[in-house]
Amino acid sequence: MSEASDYAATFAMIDLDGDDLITASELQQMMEKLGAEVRPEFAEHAVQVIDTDGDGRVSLAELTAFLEQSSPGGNRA
Ligand SMILES: [Ca+2]
Ligand SMILES: [Ca+2]
Repeated sequence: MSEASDYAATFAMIDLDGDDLITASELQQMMEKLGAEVRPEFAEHAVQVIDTDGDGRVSLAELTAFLEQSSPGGNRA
């Protein structure tokens, strides 16, 4: 599915050290690269929201689930 690979590409962009898990620190660095000023506590909160299994890191499956529920995805007729 092209959507799944889109998520994988996004995930890979954020996962700076390539360990297949996104930490709050990686999320913060990514957002700063995009020009957003992010407080550490904001990044930590964002990870907590996306992290459904509670291990403190975001996996590709968790990011995919989050993006699928937060975007209509393909309903733009
Ligand atoms: Ca990582
Ligand atoms: Ca997790």
